[in-house]
Amino acid sequence: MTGGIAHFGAEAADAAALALLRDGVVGLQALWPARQIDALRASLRKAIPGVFDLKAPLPEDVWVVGANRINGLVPIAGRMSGCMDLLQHPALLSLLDEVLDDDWVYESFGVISSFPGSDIQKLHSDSPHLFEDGDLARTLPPFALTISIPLVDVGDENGCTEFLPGTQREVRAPASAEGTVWRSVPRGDCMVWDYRIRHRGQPNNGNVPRPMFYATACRRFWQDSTNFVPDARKLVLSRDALAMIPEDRLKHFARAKPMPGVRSAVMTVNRLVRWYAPGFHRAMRRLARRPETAL
Ligand SMILES: O=C(O)CCC(=O)C(=O)O
Repeated sequence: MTGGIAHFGAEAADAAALALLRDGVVGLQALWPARQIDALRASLRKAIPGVFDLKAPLPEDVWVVGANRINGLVPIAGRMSGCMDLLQHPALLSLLDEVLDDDWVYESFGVISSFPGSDIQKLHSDSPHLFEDGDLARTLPPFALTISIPLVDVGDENGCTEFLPGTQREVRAPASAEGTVWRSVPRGDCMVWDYRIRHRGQPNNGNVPRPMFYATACRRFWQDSTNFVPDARKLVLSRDALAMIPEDRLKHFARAKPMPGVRSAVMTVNRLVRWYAPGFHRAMRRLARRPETAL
């Protein structure tokens, strides 16, 4: 059913938080002007063409999340630095403070692109419950949220994300997808959902790709080991992007990894030599330590 998801303007983050806790999903309306989203889409097309064309270079760390649907990392750097405006919208931050209790962190930032011909996804949650106990599942608050920010207007033709409200409190998978709800999401809106809620992406029956940024925000004790291998690069920020964050909000970006640079390249080579050629590594260290001989 379209229209079955509560949605709120930027001034109503508190009401949005209550709806999210109740239903497991909520929409936030008109947070960014459509032209800002268009500019980010144009930048993304240049930075990672594979988000728009499966034959072009794909995002880094890409994985397939259904037929013709991919998910990949988007480093927030250079022409993509504007993504910081998305992650720092005051209404979004208030909602996250309210639902995850101030001390939360961003865990990942990337893009999901659904290409024409993509199938409907299987009903799934983004992570299993923390405990298999049904009573606990009914009472525990969310530990992680997905934020999705479409880069094109999303509707019935190119495929909405549909949800089974309330299933964030159920350990058992529902017997069927009957009763799912969804909503058209224009550019500038975002959707926020509890990691535990059952949901699925609809098929893209249009003729252009449907990219959407996603971010994960979570409580500090948790990390996403369902969708990422240990040590994966999930959230990458350049120094310039980090400099855009006010001091009191830096804590939310504590897990960001830096863009690879000369320093990290040297450290990687150093580590490889130490592991695979320890004798050579020791000799090089001795050489580096040897006092200079007078000429
Ligand atoms: O493409 C969508 O609408 C949702 C994607 C999704 O839920 C996923 O890949 O886990």
